[in-house]
Amino acid sequence: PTTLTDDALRQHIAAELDRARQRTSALADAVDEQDLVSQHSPLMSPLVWDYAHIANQEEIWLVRDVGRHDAVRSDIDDMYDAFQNARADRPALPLLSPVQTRGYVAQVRDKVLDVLNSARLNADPLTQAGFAFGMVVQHEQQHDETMLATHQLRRTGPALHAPTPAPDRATGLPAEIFLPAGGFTMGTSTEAWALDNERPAHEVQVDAFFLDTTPVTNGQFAAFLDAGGYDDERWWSVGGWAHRHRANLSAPLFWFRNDNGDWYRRSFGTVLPVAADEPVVHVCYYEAEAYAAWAGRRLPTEAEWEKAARWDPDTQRSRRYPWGDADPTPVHANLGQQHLRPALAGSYPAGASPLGVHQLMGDVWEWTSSTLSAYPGFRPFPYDEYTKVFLGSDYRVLRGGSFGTDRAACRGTFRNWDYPIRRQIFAGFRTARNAGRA
Ligand code: AVJ
Ligand code: FE
Repeated sequence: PTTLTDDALRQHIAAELDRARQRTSALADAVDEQDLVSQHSPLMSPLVWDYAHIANQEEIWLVRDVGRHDAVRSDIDDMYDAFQNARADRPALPLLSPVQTRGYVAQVRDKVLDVLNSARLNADPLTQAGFAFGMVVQHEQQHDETMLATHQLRRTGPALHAPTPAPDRATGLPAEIFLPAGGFTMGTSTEAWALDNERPAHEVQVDAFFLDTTPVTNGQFAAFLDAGGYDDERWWSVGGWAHRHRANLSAPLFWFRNDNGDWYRRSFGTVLPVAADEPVVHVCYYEAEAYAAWAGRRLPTEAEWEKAARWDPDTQRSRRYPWGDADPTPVHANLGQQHLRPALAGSYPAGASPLGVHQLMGDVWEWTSSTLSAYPGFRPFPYDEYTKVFLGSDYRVLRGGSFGTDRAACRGTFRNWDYPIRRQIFAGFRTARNAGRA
């Protein structure tokens, strides 16, 4: 968006705001009012909380901070402040009803479109290339993925529908790809809507390593399970083993066996056979780590993942995506909730990296071994609560986005994070190994 004219930038922002809202409305309208206000899991908010929180943040950032207009409703800020209310406590709040929420959401959006028409863009860092609007678009899309995870936790029948992915698929791929030693540019100083934690661009040295060509599949993960991997302490870290017992882990979340011993998984109110060639999803970091140890491998670091996704061996430069600088389309990756499951391993050859690593973007978020840290030169922007307050905790970084991640909230530099025990998110992984000295 940096190169757009002012008019084109406003149109782009309006389209992105609208695209996010279409998705939010669809997620909310798919269920009845009772379903919207009830809590489907203590890990999640009632859907109606996310819905109003999206509008409340939009109001704070765009109506009040950019537009300098009066508050639409300042009396509800505390209720929709994520830091003041743990998810488990949100159903007990005197939340806006679904009808009130829809009214509030629409009222805020009307004002935001006024602000968009009259605001000076590129006037200051907050409006540079429409940054605050881009941040709000990404915030809504991120909460839409959270709402999608809530949908997956519902036990009350199917509400969402989407076709099974059927993209182009490469066969006969090598199991792993060699990444040569050397520096690469990690992070960005030029991506207009990149969030604070992706900045600034900086040089990172990476030793030679091998990386799985595709995410680890259900079939591969089931081999670990069948080999007794969940009961063998050797494969687990100390924290992982303790958690495996505390939470009584024995298979990915949502998996169950039928009477014949075949694996099935609950998926958005339906039941699917566990497809051997599909990337595994709904595993926590500790399960990913244990699988990798069992396979004689390890999880990639965040820097290794980003080098694989962005480094172009021909030009030695970092690009925006594995396939180049162009925005994602449906031939590149399974993004944007076009499907409700990952695509088979080897899919989207048009989205592979120059060295042949497939499905880095979309399908499943990929656990890395890295904790969330600040890049050298990191500056919290525009508020400490997006990233800064999360630094130095036990979060692990996830990369690449899932089938439920919108393209606006996903790119080669994008960093997601969560606790290593979390598995209601659409997370899988791929493994790596050291290449040693040539
Ligand atoms: C960066 C995805 C971990 O969903 O908790 C949403 C994004 N920040 N509202 C989250 C976010 C504030 C955040 N993650
Ligand atoms: Fe939020």
